[in-house]
Amino acid sequence: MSYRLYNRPGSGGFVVEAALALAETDFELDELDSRAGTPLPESFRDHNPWRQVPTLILPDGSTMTETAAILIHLANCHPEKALAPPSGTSAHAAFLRWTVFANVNIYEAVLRLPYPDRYTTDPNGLEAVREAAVERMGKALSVLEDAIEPGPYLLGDTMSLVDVYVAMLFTWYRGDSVFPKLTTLKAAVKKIPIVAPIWQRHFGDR
Ligand SMILES: N[C@@H](CCC(=O)N[C@@H](CS)C(=O)NCC(=O)O)C(=O)O
Repeated sequence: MSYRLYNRPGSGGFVVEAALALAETDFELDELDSRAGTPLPESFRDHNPWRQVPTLILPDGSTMTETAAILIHLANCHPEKALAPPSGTSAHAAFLRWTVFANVNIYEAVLRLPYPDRYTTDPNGLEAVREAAVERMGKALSVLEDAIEPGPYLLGDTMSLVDVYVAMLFTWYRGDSVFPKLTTLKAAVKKIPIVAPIWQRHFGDR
């Protein structure tokens, strides 16, 4: 059995799909007929009780969710593809650090834009939740911008899955702050030959 990835176009499963493609492993894609920014069908709870994508079924039939965990697992399963630095090194520690940082601070803030009602009980406070989310994302992105030192990637001169992840999250940023290093990183990710068509399918020219 191969991997099976549940996602919907334009959603966070992009980075898992890109990781599976970079790992050059077999996988099936199950693209749900559901619009980005809307809750997934109730029936999806059978696959993921938290009703979110990406949801990845591993070759042994077990289920994995949470993008950071999935990326770390895939990098561990395919060490020959160098999707992350070798385990136990400081570079791997940085990979873990920024992957989890992006997950808990940026991906979490992204969710407040389509689903502000989950973050306040005040029906008049929805716009304020969205505004705070954009501001929070900007602050987290500026931490990543400063961490790209010397760059061009988060871990220096070698690209890893965390760059693909951050490029996706950065493309969802709607604020005014300018991040030149993240812009360069995103342009580089979009050009990876294996990633380019997947990016195009999910995000077009964004
Ligand atoms: N913590 C989850 C977040 C996943 C997530 O927010 N997925 C969005 C799509 S990009 C989703 O399924 N939204 C539907 C919902 O939350 O109801 C992860 O890291 O994978």
